Amino acid sequence: LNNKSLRSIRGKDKIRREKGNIMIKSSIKDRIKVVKGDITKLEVDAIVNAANSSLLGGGGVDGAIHKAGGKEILDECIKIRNKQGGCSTGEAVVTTAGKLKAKYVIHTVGPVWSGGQKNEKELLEKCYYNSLRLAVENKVERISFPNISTGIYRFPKDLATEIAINEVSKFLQDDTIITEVVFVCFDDENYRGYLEYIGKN
Ligand code: AR6
Repeated sequence: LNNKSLRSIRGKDKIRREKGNIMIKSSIKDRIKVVKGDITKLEVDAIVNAANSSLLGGGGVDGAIHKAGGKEILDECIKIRNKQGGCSTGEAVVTTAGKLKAKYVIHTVGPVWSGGQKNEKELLEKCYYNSLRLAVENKVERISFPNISTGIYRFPKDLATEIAINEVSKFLQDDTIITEVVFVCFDDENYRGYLEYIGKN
């Protein structure tokens, strides 16, 4: 994607955001899956990691991905960190997936929830948007997301679900090579919430 087409995608995105929530069309729903389980086990082209801005690993899903994927992932994270000083909240970077079945890990940094007045919603939207943009740039067709920010970063689960599904749906409305987006829920509350939200919209 060149800068001009990226700007035009962002432009369209803004218009859609102003209109608020969308009804999810069945052609989009067909490309979205919700499963319960461990994201490190998924066979897709790319799995997304809920990282922190140091890119050096941590607990939760980040810890699980680095543990299962091995040292190669951390080595590439360190290279990125040395080059650009980590990853800001809402942004995303891509590395190998090491020993995992996926080809890539896309590391994105979700916002820490601190009451909702610190742009947390917009930053979480950016995590999904930037991860998908990076996926397309790397010719990824099948991608899976964890429930970014809903663990250690304490983002309210119902709001995070709405943001994740709406942002992914908006992205899939445009012409894209992405054929499948899998939301991998680890806990029952997220899993039930995702199924309910998709069922209602
Ligand atoms: N597969 C799928 N989802 C998982 C897994 C797994 N193996 N393990 C946990 N989850 P969290 P955050 C879910 O805390 O809130 C790290 O230390 C979990 O149930 O992993 O974005 C980073 O280094 C929750 O719903 O990420 C950062 O410092 C979701 O993944 C910080 O945590 C996200 O929970 C990021 O916090």
